[in-house]
Amino acid sequence: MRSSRTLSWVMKKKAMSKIPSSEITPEHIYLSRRAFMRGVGALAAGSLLLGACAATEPTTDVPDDLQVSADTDELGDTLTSYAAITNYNNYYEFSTDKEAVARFARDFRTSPWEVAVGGLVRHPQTFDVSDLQRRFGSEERIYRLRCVEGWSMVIPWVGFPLAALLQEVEPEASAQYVRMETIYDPQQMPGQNNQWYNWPYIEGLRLDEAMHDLTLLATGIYGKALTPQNGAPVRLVVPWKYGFKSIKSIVRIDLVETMPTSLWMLAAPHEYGFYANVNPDVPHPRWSQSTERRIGESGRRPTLPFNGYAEQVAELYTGMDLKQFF
Ligand SMILES: Nc1nc2c(c(=O)[nH]1)N[C@H]1C(S)=C(S)[C@@H](COP(=O)(O)O)O[C@H]1N2
Ligand SMILES: [Mo]
Repeated sequence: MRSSRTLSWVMKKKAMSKIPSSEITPEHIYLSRRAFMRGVGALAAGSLLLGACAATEPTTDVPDDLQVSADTDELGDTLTSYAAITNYNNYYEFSTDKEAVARFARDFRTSPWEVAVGGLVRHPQTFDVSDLQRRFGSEERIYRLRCVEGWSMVIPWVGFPLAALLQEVEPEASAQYVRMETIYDPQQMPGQNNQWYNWPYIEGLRLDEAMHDLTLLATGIYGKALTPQNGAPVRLVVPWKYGFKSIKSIVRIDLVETMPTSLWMLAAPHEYGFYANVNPDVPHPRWSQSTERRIGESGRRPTLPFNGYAEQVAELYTGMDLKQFF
């Protein structure tokens, strides 16, 4: 179920001109062959196998070794700048101020780091994060990220399908859902002292959603290691769901029988349901979801069903009332 591998590497100079040099300098843009999903048409990403990972040194400066295969996603939407992706973040463990998260997260320790995978599996295992790339490979995926608040970005992630890791531990027949947990460390994460929320951050997926090839465990952005503010060292990315499903800084993954209760379901069940599929026809109780503000652009643009991934994922929800299961 993996995407096709890169067949050739071609330096594409003319692609550089579309991204302002003020945002990405110097521009190392590599073009790889477009990957195609198993028979369902073009996927966002050129599938890019990256070599040695960049150093994990956290920085809010624009690094000089950004690598990306293309300057747009498969819809032709321009990539969001590295500067915006790393300085406008939702990460309540550090701050509720999106522009302050990078500063609060700067010294967060992301190494050593282990991810324990267990529950209803045949082979429970604890993975050292530094081992993940060797075990499961690494590819680029350019995905749109749509926050439930009504803004969006286009982000070139580096990672591997969650399915690869799940296949390794072999879910038992009784496993129906995947439950994921962020690190709990209030000493490093001042927001975890906020009693309003039930820490640690928990998220979940139905097993078939978790096994879908679009569902990614990300360890990098723009060919570099993830920054702390983006969920280093490893975070989930589920591009057809609102951003809050894409849980950061994961330390536990459990296969379970019943639907996990997420931090957001506990905080406001009528506003943030378990499914959280991007749906322009289901308004949030306090605002419309029919349009969004793309960071770096002016004005608003229409929000697409399943964030533009309906062709790949709508079949997961056949027979479900998507207004009821929000
Ligand atoms: N642990 C944790 N994960 C989280 C969040 C959070 O507050 N804590 N915020 C979510 C929300 S609301 C969004 S929109 C995305 C933002 O990811 P980004 O900062 O990499 O763009 O992370 C999600 N994952
Ligand atoms: Mo979000």
